[in-house]
Amino acid sequence: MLEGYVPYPEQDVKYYRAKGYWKDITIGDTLVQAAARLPFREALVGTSPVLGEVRDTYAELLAKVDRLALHLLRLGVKPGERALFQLPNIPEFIYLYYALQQIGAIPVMSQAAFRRREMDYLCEHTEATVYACQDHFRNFDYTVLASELQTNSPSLRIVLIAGNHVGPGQVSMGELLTTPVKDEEMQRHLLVKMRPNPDDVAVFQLSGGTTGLPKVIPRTHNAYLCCSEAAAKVGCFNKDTVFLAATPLPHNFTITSPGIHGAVLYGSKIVLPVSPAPDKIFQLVEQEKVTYMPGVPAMLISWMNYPELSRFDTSSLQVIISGGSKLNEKVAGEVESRLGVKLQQTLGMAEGLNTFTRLDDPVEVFTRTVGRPLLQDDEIRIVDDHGDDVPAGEMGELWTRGPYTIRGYYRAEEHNRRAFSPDGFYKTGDMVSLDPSGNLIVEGRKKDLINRGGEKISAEEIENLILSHPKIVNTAVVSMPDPVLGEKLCAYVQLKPETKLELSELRSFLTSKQIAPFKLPERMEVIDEFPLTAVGKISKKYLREDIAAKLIAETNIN
Ligand code: J2J
Repeated sequence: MLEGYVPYPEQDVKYYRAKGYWKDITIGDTLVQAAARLPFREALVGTSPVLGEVRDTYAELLAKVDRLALHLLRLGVKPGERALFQLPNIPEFIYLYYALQQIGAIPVMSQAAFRRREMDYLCEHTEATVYACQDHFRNFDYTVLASELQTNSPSLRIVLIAGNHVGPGQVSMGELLTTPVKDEEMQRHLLVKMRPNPDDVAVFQLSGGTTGLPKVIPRTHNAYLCCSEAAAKVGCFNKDTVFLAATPLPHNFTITSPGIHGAVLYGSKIVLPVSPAPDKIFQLVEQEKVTYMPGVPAMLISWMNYPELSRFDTSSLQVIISGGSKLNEKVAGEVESRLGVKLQQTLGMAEGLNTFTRLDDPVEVFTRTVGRPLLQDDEIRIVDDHGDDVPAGEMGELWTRGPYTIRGYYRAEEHNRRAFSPDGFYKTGDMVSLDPSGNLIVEGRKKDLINRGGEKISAEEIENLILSHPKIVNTAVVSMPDPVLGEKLCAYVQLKPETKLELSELRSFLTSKQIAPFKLPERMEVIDEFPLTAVGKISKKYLREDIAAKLIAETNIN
């Protein structure tokens, strides 16, 4: 067992197996099984920076995955080792994800938007031996970041580059994928021996993190597939499903709700878009006859308002599933008429629990609520500040425990004592209420983070960085409402006497700290004195109300 992993209690393990939630198959097994059942079925369509347009059948996909897995072994990657990902939605992501599964190594689902600060931390915390990125993406040169990580991280031995700009000491993924391993066919059989234990950690997901940098979430094969399988059932996946991965691949939403895992379980076709821009999405929907796709509310809004939608034949599209942040009820009500699809909503979290609306729910359920847990044995509690259940229908914090929700973050003993109850419930930090229909409504949030279009930003992380600015005495970072992204980040700052500061200066300062660009404040408010709560803490509630009121006033003036 991986040191730093918090296992499920013995009796729960027995119960989850007996109930059939845990099937003792690995994520790698699901691909092997799909390739055996449906070798000629189209599996993966996408654009690779080196291979160009990719269209793999399940047999071809598995062959590439196996080849890559054998190369990784040749390069010295061992079971249980960690591989940091900074790959966008390109076929190489899928190849590497499943190749690591074949040999029992653990992908770490970091985002392409992360920069040096986040990656240094993740490298150190997970002791990653492998780092994989695309050479360039969205005007950022990852090969430079890769070299810096290589120099600074003692654990890092192998850098894999998807793209043509491969530096010294780095390995081209394109070359690995196109160069057969010696005696490849025979060697592939050896991979069977490398099959991990289904109770092993398969993937490290990352939490949005309410306290500083992201927490690492260990998902085992059994628990992770349990979620994917249940989600695929509730999403009514079948052999004809065509899944378009419109959200970023490393997100838990895209992997498991029902996501890539769900598609592979059913032998469905996976389509990878180069971007979530409406023209790219609808072109692929038409061309590949997409039936099911995820989107965060900000994406749904951009798709619904795309003026050229009628240029495309989107009649194949049956379901769009919305998750990641709150979907406005009015927007939800228009999805069906504007896009001609069924709306499904999910409240999910990389720590585990997924609620889903069901496809046969009445309109008021799938527009107003995020549905109910996937499984009967997803236990949920809605509690007050003392951890006592609130009366029926009232708002409280959502706590959860179940067959696919973790029992602790990786190597985070102290934080775990706060984030989990002694009896193993994960305290989600989400404020919810239970609708009389038995479905959950997300009312707000207790945790101190900003949810920017589904990307989570820890207020504390940004505040600590802002506090290191020489002109700043104190700061509080809060969310401000935004019609598309839901929330954006606003920094309130108190300056040293007789100093001045512009937002652009603050942003450059934070950029120099090498953080992901989506975490930069989009507004700064200078304040003389911070409003305090009764217990003397900065009142973020007051600040949120203040900025919301200012925004309304400004809109009225303009
Ligand atoms: C309001 N808040 C939501 C929703 C998530 C499926 C879908 C999303 C995620 C995800 C995921 C929300 N309405 N519909 O992992 O499997 C906020 C909550 C939650 C946090 C988790 C999945 N859906 N949220 O977003 O780990 O605050 O997972 O606790 O990134 O996002 O964020 P994350």
